[in-house]
Amino acid sequence: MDFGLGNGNHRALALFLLVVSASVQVSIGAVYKVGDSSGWTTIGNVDYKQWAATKTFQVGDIILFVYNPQFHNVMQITHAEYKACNASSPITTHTTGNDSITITTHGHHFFLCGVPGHCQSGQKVDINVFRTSLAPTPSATPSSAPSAGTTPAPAPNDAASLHASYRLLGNLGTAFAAVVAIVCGFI
Ligand SMILES: [Cu+2]
Repeated sequence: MDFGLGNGNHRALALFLLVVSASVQVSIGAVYKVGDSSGWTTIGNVDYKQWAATKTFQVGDIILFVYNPQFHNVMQITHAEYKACNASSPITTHTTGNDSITITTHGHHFFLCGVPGHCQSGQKVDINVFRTSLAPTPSATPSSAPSAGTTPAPAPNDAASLHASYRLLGNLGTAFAAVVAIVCGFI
């Protein structure tokens, strides 16, 4: 079948769609490695609060805890337990050393290391998933009310809306991939 374009154009189009589709795919369900290259540790006094503050978590994102399971673990706990570093009755416990936790709800998700002393020395993290809509929201004022007991929202909605838009585009990612397959098939 001939689209009325030269082969060169076909290839350029295919390449373009491939790149677009690939970049869109990446932004669906982002994976966040806690502590980035440091991982989940007590070494180096990683500031997990600061780490989390630089991220815009969304429902569907994956939180990845990477650590040596001989020395650490991951427990999801309540806000009160988070504040008190109380690891006596965790909601869930993860011990593989490579734990990926998919965020399925909005709001706060509190985690700590249950090894004695580790939470006290800072091995705890609060993953706060903001309630964002797919519709672009004006970013004039940080007016979205934080839920009770939370610190104020760090940044207004610019990043969040951008992220949301990507997500919307993400739904088109599969269509792009299909088009790429079709176009490539005809070259
Ligand atoms: Cu630990």
